[in-house]
Amino acid sequence: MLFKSIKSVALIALGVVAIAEAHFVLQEPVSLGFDDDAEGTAPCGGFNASSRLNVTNWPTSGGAVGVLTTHTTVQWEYKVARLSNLTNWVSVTPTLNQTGVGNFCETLIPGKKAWEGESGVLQVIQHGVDGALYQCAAIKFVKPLRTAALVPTGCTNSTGVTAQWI
Ligand SMILES: [Cu+2]
Repeated sequence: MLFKSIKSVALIALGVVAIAEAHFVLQEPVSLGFDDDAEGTAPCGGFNASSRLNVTNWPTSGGAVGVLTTHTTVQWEYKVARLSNLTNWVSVTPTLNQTGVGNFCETLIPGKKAWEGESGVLQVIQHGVDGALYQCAAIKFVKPLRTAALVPTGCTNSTGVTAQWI
């Protein structure tokens, strides 16, 4: 029992070290990639915005965006672009004020109704102490869901994480 708790404390400490250098990491949907040093590079944190290795279907009614964040006070922007025009990034939500570190999940980030059926890219921008940081995911805009959206198991909120739309 004692051994077990020491082990979990060690694992938690390791996890904190790992995320302490990570600004933020997009966990849901599958990101185009994460590079700590290039995360400040628009539009996709140093990764090719037109990469289509892992495409997530994105209901225009909204999908779940989960991140691991290490900055205590930030603002989030959620934008989308068509694959055919990756210079035109359109906001799909107001700006979000968020505090607290760890896992942060927004369950209903909308797609663009007018782009249903098209290939696109989701862009998540964090504004904080390190300036603007970028992560993207390859998506396809699909029809709205008729039922409640499923929240992926990787999309959770850590204790103490709060957020408010501006
Ligand atoms: Cu940072």
